[in-house]
Amino acid sequence: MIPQNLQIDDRVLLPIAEKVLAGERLSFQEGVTIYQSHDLLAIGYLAHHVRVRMHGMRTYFNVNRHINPTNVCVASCKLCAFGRKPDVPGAYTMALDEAFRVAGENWSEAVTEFHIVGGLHPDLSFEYYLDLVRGLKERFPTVHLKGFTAVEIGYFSHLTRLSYREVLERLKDAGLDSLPGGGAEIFAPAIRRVICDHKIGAHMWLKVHRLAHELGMHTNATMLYGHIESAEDRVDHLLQLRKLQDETHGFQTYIPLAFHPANTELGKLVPHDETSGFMDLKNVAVARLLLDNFPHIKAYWIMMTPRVAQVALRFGADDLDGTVVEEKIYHDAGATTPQAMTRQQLVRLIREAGCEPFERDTLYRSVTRTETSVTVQV
Ligand code: V47
Repeated sequence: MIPQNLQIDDRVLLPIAEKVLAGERLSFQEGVTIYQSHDLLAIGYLAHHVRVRMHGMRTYFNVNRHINPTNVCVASCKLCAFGRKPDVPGAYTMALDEAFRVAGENWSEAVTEFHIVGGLHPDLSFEYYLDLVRGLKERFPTVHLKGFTAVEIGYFSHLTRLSYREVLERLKDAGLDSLPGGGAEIFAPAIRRVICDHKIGAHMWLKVHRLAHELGMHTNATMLYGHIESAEDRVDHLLQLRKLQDETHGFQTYIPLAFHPANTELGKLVPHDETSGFMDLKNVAVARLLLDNFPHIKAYWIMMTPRVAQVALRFGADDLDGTVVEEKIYHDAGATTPQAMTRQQLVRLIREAGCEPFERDTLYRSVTRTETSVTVQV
Protein backbone atom coordinates (compact mmCIF):
# COMPACT_ATOMS: atom_id res chain seq x y z
CA MET A 1 0.00 0.00 0.00
CA ILE A 2 1.44 3.35 -1.04
CA PRO A 3 1.04 5.84 1.84
CA GLN A 4 -0.94 8.98 1.09
CA ASN A 5 1.96 11.29 1.76
CA LEU A 6 4.06 9.63 -0.96
CA GLN A 7 3.51 11.35 -4.28
CA ILE A 8 4.91 9.40 -7.21
CA ASP A 9 4.97 11.41 -10.43
CA ASP A 10 6.91 8.83 -12.43
CA ARG A 11 4.49 5.90 -12.74
CA VAL A 12 7.27 3.39 -13.56
CA LEU A 13 8.31 3.72 -9.92
CA LEU A 14 4.97 2.45 -8.60
CA PRO A 15 5.72 -1.31 -8.59
CA ILE A 16 9.17 -0.57 -7.21
CA ALA A 17 7.66 1.48 -4.39
CA GLU A 18 5.31 -1.42 -3.55
CA LYS A 19 8.30 -3.75 -3.26
CA VAL A 20 10.36 -1.33 -1.16
CA LEU A 21 7.49 -0.73 1.23
CA ALA A 22 6.97 -4.50 1.53
CA GLY A 23 10.68 -4.96 2.31
CA GLU A 24 11.36 -6.96 -0.86
CA ARG A 25 14.67 -7.05 -2.68
CA LEU A 26 15.00 -5.05 -5.93
CA SER A 27 16.29 -6.53 -9.18
CA PHE A 28 18.93 -5.35 -11.63
CA GLN A 29 16.31 -3.94 -13.99
CA GLU A 30 14.55 -2.13 -11.15
CA GLY A 31 17.85 -0.54 -10.16
CA VAL A 32 18.33 0.72 -13.71
CA THR A 33 14.76 2.03 -13.78
CA ILE A 34 15.36 4.06 -10.63
CA TYR A 35 18.59 5.50 -12.02
CA GLN A 36 16.73 6.50 -15.20
CA SER A 37 13.89 8.18 -13.35
CA HIS A 38 13.95 11.92 -12.60
CA ASP A 39 11.45 11.64 -9.77
CA LEU A 40 14.09 12.29 -7.16
CA LEU A 41 11.65 13.16 -4.40
CA ALA A 42 9.82 9.83 -4.71
CA ILE A 43 13.14 7.95 -4.85
CA GLY A 44 14.39 9.90 -1.83
CA TYR A 45 11.17 9.22 0.08
CA LEU A 46 11.59 5.47 -0.47
CA ALA A 47 15.25 5.51 0.51
CA HIS A 48 14.46 7.52 3.61
CA HIS A 49 11.71 5.05 4.46
CA VAL A 50 14.27 2.21 4.37
CA ARG A 51 16.76 4.27 6.39
CA VAL A 52 14.15 4.96 9.08
CA ARG A 53 13.13 1.30 9.13
CA MET A 54 16.78 0.37 9.80
CA HIS A 55 18.00 3.18 12.02
CA GLY A 56 15.17 5.54 12.89
CA MET A 57 16.56 9.07 12.74
CA ARG A 58 19.84 8.05 14.37
CA THR A 59 22.69 9.49 12.37
CA TYR A 60 26.19 8.25 12.92
CA PHE A 61 29.33 10.35 12.73
CA ASN A 62 32.89 9.79 13.80
CA VAL A 63 35.94 11.75 14.78
CA ASN A 64 38.70 10.59 12.48
CA ARG A 65 41.91 11.68 10.85
CA HIS A 66 43.17 10.80 7.40
CA ILE A 67 46.83 9.89 7.00
CA ASN A 68 48.25 9.57 3.47
CA PRO A 69 51.84 8.37 4.02
CA THR A 70 52.87 8.86 0.38
CA ASN A 71 51.44 10.13 -2.88
CA VAL A 72 54.13 8.42 -4.94
CA CYS A 73 52.43 5.85 -7.12
CA VAL A 74 53.55 3.49 -9.86
CA ALA A 75 50.04 3.40 -11.29
CA SER A 76 48.84 6.19 -13.55
CA CYS A 77 45.11 5.95 -13.13
CA LYS A 78 43.31 8.48 -15.30
CA LEU A 79 40.74 9.19 -12.61
CA CYS A 80 43.30 10.25 -10.02
CA ALA A 81 44.92 13.62 -9.27
CA PHE A 82 46.66 12.43 -6.11
CA GLY A 83 49.37 10.05 -7.37
CA ARG A 84 52.79 11.39 -8.46
CA LYS A 85 55.84 9.83 -10.06
CA PRO A 86 58.77 9.73 -7.56
CA ASP A 87 60.82 12.76 -8.65
CA VAL A 88 58.22 15.25 -9.78
CA PRO A 89 57.37 18.40 -7.80
CA GLY A 90 54.82 17.72 -5.10
CA ALA A 91 55.79 14.06 -4.65
CA TYR A 92 56.20 13.21 -0.97
CA THR A 93 56.82 10.23 1.25
CA MET A 94 56.60 10.50 5.01
CA ALA A 95 59.36 9.02 7.13
CA LEU A 96 57.77 6.92 9.86
CA ASP A 97 58.47 9.57 12.52
CA GLU A 98 56.75 12.15 10.37
CA ALA A 99 53.70 9.92 9.95
CA PHE A 100 53.53 9.45 13.73
CA ARG A 101 53.84 13.21 14.25
CA VAL A 102 51.09 13.92 11.69
CA ALA A 103 48.87 11.34 13.40
CA GLY A 104 49.24 13.19 16.70
CA GLU A 105 48.60 16.70 15.36
CA ASN A 106 45.47 18.52 16.54
CA TRP A 107 44.96 15.93 19.21
CA SER A 108 42.59 18.26 21.05
CA GLU A 109 39.58 16.23 19.88
CA ALA A 110 40.67 12.68 20.54
CA VAL A 111 40.11 10.80 17.30
CA THR A 112 38.78 7.26 17.34
CA GLU A 113 39.96 6.31 13.84
CA PHE A 114 42.94 6.79 11.54
CA HIS A 115 42.06 6.33 7.87
CA ILE A 116 45.34 5.40 6.19
CA VAL A 117 45.72 5.16 2.40
CA GLY A 118 48.48 6.05 -0.01
CA GLY A 119 50.01 5.55 -3.44
CA LEU A 120 51.66 2.36 -4.68
CA HIS A 121 55.26 3.35 -3.93
CA PRO A 122 57.94 1.58 -6.00
CA ASP A 123 60.62 1.52 -3.26
CA LEU A 124 58.93 1.37 0.13
CA SER A 125 59.11 -2.11 1.57
CA PHE A 126 56.18 -3.96 3.11
CA GLU A 127 58.11 -3.62 6.42
CA TYR A 128 57.56 0.16 6.26
CA TYR A 129 53.80 -0.39 6.30
CA LEU A 130 54.00 -3.01 9.06
CA ASP A 131 56.16 -0.61 11.12
CA LEU A 132 53.71 2.21 10.41
CA VAL A 133 50.79 0.15 11.68
CA ARG A 134 52.74 -1.17 14.70
CA GLY A 135 54.03 2.29 15.55
CA LEU A 136 50.58 3.89 15.34
CA LYS A 137 49.09 1.14 17.49
CA GLU A 138 51.83 1.56 20.10
CA ARG A 139 51.43 5.33 20.24
CA PHE A 140 47.64 5.47 19.92
CA PRO A 141 46.37 2.15 21.31
CA THR A 142 42.74 3.28 21.54
CA VAL A 143 42.52 4.46 17.92
CA HIS A 144 41.02 2.09 15.34
CA LEU A 145 43.32 1.66 12.34
CA LYS A 146 41.35 1.51 9.09
CA GLY A 147 43.89 1.29 6.35
CA PHE A 148 44.97 0.20 2.89
CA THR A 149 42.55 -0.29 0.02
CA ALA A 150 42.25 -3.65 -1.69
CA VAL A 151 44.46 -2.16 -4.42
CA GLU A 152 47.26 -1.55 -1.91
CA ILE A 153 46.83 -5.06 -0.48
CA GLY A 154 47.16 -6.41 -4.04
CA TYR A 155 50.31 -4.33 -4.52
CA PHE A 156 51.88 -5.53 -1.25
CA SER A 157 51.21 -9.09 -2.40
CA HIS A 158 52.89 -8.34 -5.73
CA LEU A 159 55.92 -6.79 -3.92
CA THR A 160 56.40 -9.53 -1.37
CA ARG A 161 55.13 -12.56 -3.30
CA LEU A 162 52.96 -13.28 -0.25
CA SER A 163 49.38 -14.29 -0.91
CA TYR A 164 46.59 -11.77 -0.28
CA ARG A 165 45.67 -13.72 2.81
CA GLU A 166 49.23 -13.62 4.17
CA VAL A 167 49.49 -9.88 3.54
CA LEU A 168 46.23 -9.30 5.40
CA GLU A 169 47.28 -11.61 8.24
CA ARG A 170 50.59 -9.77 8.72
CA LEU A 171 48.91 -6.36 8.70
CA LYS A 172 46.28 -7.62 11.12
CA ASP A 173 48.97 -9.04 13.42
CA ALA A 174 50.73 -5.66 13.31
CA GLY A 175 47.52 -3.96 14.50
CA LEU A 176 45.43 -3.15 11.43
CA ASP A 177 41.74 -3.32 12.37
CA SER A 178 39.77 -2.87 9.14
CA LEU A 179 39.96 -1.91 5.47
CA PRO A 180 38.49 1.20 3.83
CA GLY A 181 36.35 0.92 0.72
CA GLY A 182 38.57 2.64 -1.84
CA GLY A 183 39.85 1.31 -5.14
CA ALA A 184 36.56 -0.27 -6.16
CA GLU A 185 35.82 2.49 -8.72
CA ILE A 186 33.48 0.74 -11.19
CA PHE A 187 33.70 -3.00 -11.57
CA ALA A 188 32.71 -3.14 -15.29
CA PRO A 189 35.95 -4.19 -17.05
CA ALA A 190 35.47 -1.95 -20.11
CA ILE A 191 35.16 1.16 -17.92
CA ARG A 192 37.90 0.07 -15.54
CA ARG A 193 40.29 -0.30 -18.48
CA VAL A 194 39.85 3.39 -19.29
CA ILE A 195 39.71 5.01 -15.86
CA CYS A 196 42.16 2.87 -13.87
CA ASP A 197 43.78 0.21 -16.01
CA HIS A 198 46.67 -0.17 -13.55
CA LYS A 199 44.44 -1.32 -10.72
CA ILE A 200 43.43 -4.85 -9.77
CA GLY A 201 40.17 -5.95 -11.39
CA ALA A 202 36.80 -6.42 -9.77
CA HIS A 203 37.41 -10.07 -9.08
CA MET A 204 40.58 -9.34 -7.08
CA TRP A 205 39.02 -6.37 -5.25
CA LEU A 206 36.16 -8.57 -4.13
CA LYS A 207 38.57 -11.38 -3.24
CA VAL A 208 40.60 -9.14 -0.90
CA HIS A 209 37.42 -8.06 0.87
CA ARG A 210 36.17 -11.62 1.11
CA LEU A 211 39.48 -12.69 2.68
CA ALA A 212 39.45 -9.77 5.11
CA HIS A 213 35.93 -10.76 6.16
CA GLU A 214 37.07 -14.36 6.62
CA LEU A 215 39.83 -13.08 8.92
CA GLY A 216 37.23 -11.28 10.99
CA MET A 217 38.01 -7.80 9.72
CA HIS A 218 35.23 -5.45 8.73
CA THR A 219 35.56 -3.49 5.51
CA ASN A 220 33.79 -0.74 3.56
CA ALA A 221 32.84 -0.46 -0.09
CA THR A 222 32.74 2.45 -2.53
CA MET A 223 31.74 3.21 -6.10
CA LEU A 224 33.08 6.05 -8.21
CA TYR A 225 30.34 7.58 -10.38
CA GLY A 226 29.91 10.58 -12.63
CA HIS A 227 32.51 9.78 -15.31
CA ILE A 228 31.96 7.46 -18.30
CA GLU A 229 29.92 4.74 -16.61
CA SER A 230 26.29 3.90 -17.47
CA ALA A 231 23.35 3.28 -15.15
CA GLU A 232 23.77 -0.43 -15.94
CA ASP A 233 27.43 -0.31 -14.85
CA ARG A 234 26.45 1.28 -11.54
CA VAL A 235 23.74 -1.26 -10.82
CA ASP A 236 26.06 -4.11 -11.78
CA HIS A 237 28.63 -2.74 -9.32
CA LEU A 238 26.12 -2.44 -6.49
CA LEU A 239 24.72 -5.92 -7.06
CA GLN A 240 28.20 -7.47 -7.02
CA LEU A 241 28.73 -5.84 -3.61
CA ARG A 242 25.31 -7.06 -2.44
CA LYS A 243 26.14 -10.61 -3.55
CA LEU A 244 29.40 -10.73 -1.59
CA GLN A 245 27.69 -9.22 1.43
CA ASP A 246 25.06 -11.98 1.31
CA GLU A 247 27.90 -14.47 1.67
CA THR A 248 30.16 -12.77 4.24
CA HIS A 249 28.23 -9.97 6.03
CA GLY A 250 31.59 -8.25 6.48
CA PHE A 251 30.81 -4.88 4.89
CA GLN A 252 29.82 -2.14 7.27
CA THR A 253 29.13 0.80 5.05
CA TYR A 254 28.90 1.84 1.44
CA ILE A 255 30.18 5.23 0.30
CA PRO A 256 29.19 6.61 -3.12
CA LEU A 257 32.05 8.75 -4.46
CA ALA A 258 31.47 11.49 -7.04
CA PHE A 259 34.19 11.86 -9.66
CA HIS A 260 36.13 15.14 -9.37
CA PRO A 261 37.66 15.86 -12.79
CA ALA A 262 40.11 18.70 -12.07
CA ASN A 263 43.79 17.83 -12.59
CA THR A 264 42.99 14.30 -13.82
CA GLU A 265 43.79 12.72 -17.18
CA LEU A 266 40.22 11.50 -17.41
CA GLY A 267 38.99 15.06 -16.99
CA LYS A 268 41.13 16.09 -19.98
CA LEU A 269 40.24 13.05 -22.09
CA VAL A 270 36.51 13.43 -21.75
CA PRO A 271 35.43 16.92 -20.69
CA HIS A 272 33.56 16.54 -17.43
CA ASP A 273 31.53 18.76 -15.23
CA GLU A 274 31.42 18.09 -11.52
CA THR A 275 28.49 15.86 -10.60
CA SER A 276 25.32 17.72 -9.62
CA GLY A 277 23.51 17.68 -6.28
CA PHE A 278 20.69 15.83 -8.05
CA MET A 279 23.07 13.08 -9.19
CA ASP A 280 24.77 12.86 -5.78
CA LEU A 281 21.47 12.48 -3.92
CA LYS A 282 20.21 9.93 -6.43
CA ASN A 283 23.33 7.82 -5.90
CA VAL A 284 22.84 7.85 -2.15
CA ALA A 285 19.19 6.90 -2.47
CA VAL A 286 19.72 4.13 -5.04
CA ALA A 287 22.40 2.61 -2.82
CA ARG A 288 20.05 2.54 0.17
CA LEU A 289 17.38 0.87 -1.99
CA LEU A 290 19.59 -1.75 -3.66
CA LEU A 291 22.04 -2.56 -0.84
CA ASP A 292 19.41 -4.00 1.46
CA ASN A 293 22.06 -6.03 3.33
CA PHE A 294 24.47 -3.15 4.01
CA PRO A 295 23.93 -1.75 7.49
CA HIS A 296 25.06 1.78 6.62
CA ILE A 297 25.20 4.30 3.77
CA LYS A 298 27.72 7.06 4.28
CA ALA A 299 27.48 10.64 3.09
CA TYR A 300 31.09 11.73 2.68
CA TRP A 301 30.86 15.50 2.94
CA ILE A 302 34.36 16.08 1.56
CA MET A 303 33.17 14.63 -1.70
CA MET A 304 29.60 15.95 -1.93
CA THR A 305 29.97 19.20 0.06
CA PRO A 306 28.54 19.65 3.56
CA ARG A 307 25.34 21.11 2.05
CA VAL A 308 24.50 18.10 -0.11
CA ALA A 309 25.73 15.63 2.54
CA GLN A 310 23.30 17.17 5.01
CA VAL A 311 20.37 16.72 2.62
CA ALA A 312 21.57 13.16 1.90
CA LEU A 313 20.70 12.34 5.52
CA ARG A 314 17.07 12.43 4.38
CA PHE A 315 17.74 10.58 1.12
CA GLY A 316 18.94 7.29 2.58
CA ALA A 317 22.25 8.09 4.29
CA ASP A 318 22.55 7.39 8.03
CA ASP A 319 26.23 8.25 8.46
CA LEU A 320 28.12 11.51 8.03
CA ASP A 321 31.88 11.09 7.67
CA GLY A 322 33.77 12.61 9.56
CA THR A 323 36.11 15.23 11.04
CA VAL A 324 38.70 13.99 8.48
CA VAL A 325 41.50 16.62 8.94
CA GLU A 326 43.71 17.27 5.94
CA GLU A 327 42.17 15.42 3.03
CA LYS A 328 44.38 15.10 -0.06
CA ILE A 329 42.77 12.83 -2.67
CA TYR A 330 39.78 15.07 -3.42
CA HIS A 331 41.56 18.36 -2.84
CA ASP A 332 44.22 17.44 -5.40
CA ALA A 333 41.29 16.82 -7.76
CA GLY A 334 39.91 20.30 -7.24
CA ALA A 335 37.55 19.90 -4.29
CA THR A 336 36.86 23.29 -2.71
CA THR A 337 35.28 21.88 0.45
CA PRO A 338 37.09 22.56 3.73
CA GLN A 339 39.63 19.95 4.83
CA ALA A 340 38.22 19.40 8.30
CA MET A 341 35.10 19.82 10.36
CA THR A 342 34.80 19.94 14.10
CA ARG A 343 32.64 17.58 16.08
CA GLN A 344 30.29 20.48 16.85
CA GLN A 345 29.87 21.35 13.17
CA LEU A 346 28.92 17.76 12.33
CA VAL A 347 26.44 17.64 15.20
CA ARG A 348 24.85 20.90 14.06
CA LEU A 349 24.41 19.67 10.46
CA ILE A 350 22.79 16.47 11.71
CA ARG A 351 20.45 18.20 14.20
CA GLU A 352 19.40 20.81 11.67
CA ALA A 353 18.29 17.99 9.33
CA GLY A 354 15.99 16.72 12.08
CA CYS A 355 18.22 13.72 12.79
CA GLU A 356 19.76 12.45 16.02
CA PRO A 357 23.55 12.63 16.21
CA PHE A 358 25.22 9.47 17.46
CA GLU A 359 28.99 9.47 17.78
CA ARG A 360 30.36 6.09 16.74
CA ASP A 361 33.71 4.40 16.51
CA THR A 362 34.65 2.59 13.29
CA LEU A 363 32.62 -0.46 14.33
CA TYR A 364 29.53 1.72 14.94
CA ARG A 365 29.74 1.36 18.72
CA SER A 366 28.65 4.30 20.81
CA VAL A 367 31.35 6.75 21.86
CA THR A 368 30.73 8.91 24.89
CA ARG A 369 32.89 11.83 25.86
CA THR A 370 33.49 13.92 28.91
CA GLU A 371 35.89 16.86 29.16
CA THR A 372 38.71 14.46 29.90
CA SER A 373 37.83 11.02 28.54
CA VAL A 374 36.48 9.09 25.56
CA THR A 375 34.62 5.82 26.22
CA VAL A 376 33.57 3.25 23.62
CA GLN A 377 30.53 1.18 24.54
CA VAL A 378 31.52 -2.39 23.68
O1 V47 B 1 39.44 4.75 -4.46
C1 V47 B 1 40.40 9.17 -6.43
C2 V47 B 1 38.47 8.06 -5.22
C3 V47 B 1 38.89 6.85 -3.38
C4 V47 B 1 39.34 10.76 -7.39
O2 V47 B 1 36.10 3.49 3.54
C5 V47 B 1 38.47 10.04 -6.61
O3 V47 B 1 35.33 4.90 5.00
C6 V47 B 1 36.78 11.40 -7.22
O4 V47 B 1 37.81 5.28 -0.77
N1 V47 B 1 37.56 12.13 -8.02
C7 V47 B 1 39.54 6.94 -2.04
N2 V47 B 1 37.19 10.36 -6.51
C8 V47 B 1 38.58 7.49 -0.98
C9 V47 B 1 37.83 6.38 -0.31
C10 V47 B 1 37.09 6.64 0.95
C11 V47 B 1 36.74 7.92 1.32
C12 V47 B 1 36.06 8.11 2.52
C13 V47 B 1 35.76 7.07 3.35
C14 V47 B 1 36.12 5.78 2.97
C15 V47 B 1 35.84 4.65 3.89
C16 V47 B 1 36.78 5.56 1.76
O5 V47 B 1 38.80 8.16 -3.88
C17 V47 B 1 39.58 6.12 -4.50
C18 V47 B 1 38.84 6.67 -5.68
O6 V47 B 1 37.65 5.98 -5.87
N3 V47 B 1 39.14 9.07 -6.04
N4 V47 B 1 40.54 10.22 -7.25
C19 V47 B 1 38.85 11.85 -8.14
N5 V47 B 1 39.61 12.56 -8.97
